Amino acid sequence: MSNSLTEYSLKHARPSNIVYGYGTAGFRMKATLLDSVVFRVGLLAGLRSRFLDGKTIGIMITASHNPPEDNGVKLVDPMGEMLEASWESHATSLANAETEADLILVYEGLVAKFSIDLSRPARVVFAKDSRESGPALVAALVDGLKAVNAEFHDCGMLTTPQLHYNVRCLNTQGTERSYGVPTEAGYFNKLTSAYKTILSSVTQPYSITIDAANGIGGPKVAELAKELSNLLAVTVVNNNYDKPELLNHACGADYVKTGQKLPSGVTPEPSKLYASFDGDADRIVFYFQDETTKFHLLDGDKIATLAAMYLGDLIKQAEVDLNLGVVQTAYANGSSTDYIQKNLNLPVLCTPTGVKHLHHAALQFDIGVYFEANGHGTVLFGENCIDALKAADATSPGQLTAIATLLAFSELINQTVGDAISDLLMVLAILSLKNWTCAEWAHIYTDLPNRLAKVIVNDRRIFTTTDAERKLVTPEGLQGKIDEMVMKYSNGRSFVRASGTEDAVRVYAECGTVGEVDDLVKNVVEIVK
Ligand code: 16G
Ligand code: ZN
Repeated sequence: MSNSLTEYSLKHARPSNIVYGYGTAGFRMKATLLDSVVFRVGLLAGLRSRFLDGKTIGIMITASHNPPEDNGVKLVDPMGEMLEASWESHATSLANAETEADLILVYEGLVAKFSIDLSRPARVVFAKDSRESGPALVAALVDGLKAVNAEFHDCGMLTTPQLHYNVRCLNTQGTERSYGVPTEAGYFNKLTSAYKTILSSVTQPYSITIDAANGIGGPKVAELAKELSNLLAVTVVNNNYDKPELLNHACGADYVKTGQKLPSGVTPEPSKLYASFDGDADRIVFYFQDETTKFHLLDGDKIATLAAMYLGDLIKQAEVDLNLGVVQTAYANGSSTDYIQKNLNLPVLCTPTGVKHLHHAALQFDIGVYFEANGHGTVLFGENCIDALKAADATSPGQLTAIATLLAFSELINQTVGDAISDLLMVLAILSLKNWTCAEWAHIYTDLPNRLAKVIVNDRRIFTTTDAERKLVTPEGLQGKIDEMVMKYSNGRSFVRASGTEDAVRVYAECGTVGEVDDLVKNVVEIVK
């Protein structure tokens, strides 16, 4: 084993002078630096699968909304969730082992630590997004998997959520909680069947234009929409996924959310709904321009609020005792949190940034809606919730429909991770059922004006936080200064945190008025510098 591991590893030498870290989104950086990392992720996936009795582990090669020259890799655990946090440091240790001998030491250390029986089978599936560097990184990954004798299956080009879906399907096949057929056709079929069930009484197709960020979500959503032509009229723009140099360029969910502006390639018709995916289609934001050409963004907070409102109503009509809650991060607009708590009377939890934190917190509700403001999120239906809905005895047609609709939403909404395609269908289903225009959705509440700034500092690691990143612990004294500043503004709020993906510190601020928020963010940036 060690011999062949060494031989394979020599083909994927680790560059010197780089320290790798498995962060909130796995490893992510310039693609040219990732060959050895991806190879070693293959080793870890083999260990993880053997440790979990041969369950299938997923690996996704993507750098999401980052520029074309970047890439990344992350692991997916058996139920389609992110890699368990305690294993992230093992990924980091393997990636950083200097020599082949060091690598074997770390690898064998893990074998011993977890008493892993290397004669057992290991199973891995993987996919990549549309980046140019994808195929070469896949080749490195395959070498890693061969080096540790893992069985593997290459799913080709998929969106990140499709890969998560496949992993869960493979690990639940043949059980009573089977998640679906582990193929692309199975994925499309699950979503389209649920959509048709939910909209069985709707006859008008909903029309929407999607900016696919020139990524892999474009061809996938176009393919799915063919199945739904009676209910959905989709136009895809920025759909040059075969020109990887255009990926995320002046378009996509991150561009629209960060700049609060239209992507290139979109000439908006007044009051018509648009959406943008990110490069691997696990994020979505919506928007429209009104008759006065004012731009309205419908971000993750608006999606969460819409979903919570609608599902809350369905629970009441279903007359099943289920609790519903919403999970957000500090970036959630204060107006959304207020609305969910005060108008919808629902609990809101706040967690640190990063999907794994929100996902974990959402599991404590029967139905947990979680979204980051940037458009990454989903709605989780707990096993108890599904069982209760299936067991409920409906005594009226209204109740029967509500129960069936809730169950169909649990099929429509990706239960493993935020999914732009599935979230798109969820939103359009709700808007269709409520017969709402995009303006009606936008006016549920009005966002407080907000700003996000980036500050380059000498060492971002000195910025540590507590209270779900809403308060700085260190550098000492800084939080007090920020609090004093915030008090000067109406409805002011501001927080500072170190980025998990970039060498920078982020400053968020919101206030009652645009003039105030521009002032506040500038002042907090000065405090941080
Ligand atoms: C990662 C996270 C994303 C989060 C972002 C924050 C996942 C899969 N992705 O991309 O959810 O919003 O980091 O970035 O968890 P930041 O730490 O640089 O602000
Ligand atoms: Zn993404």
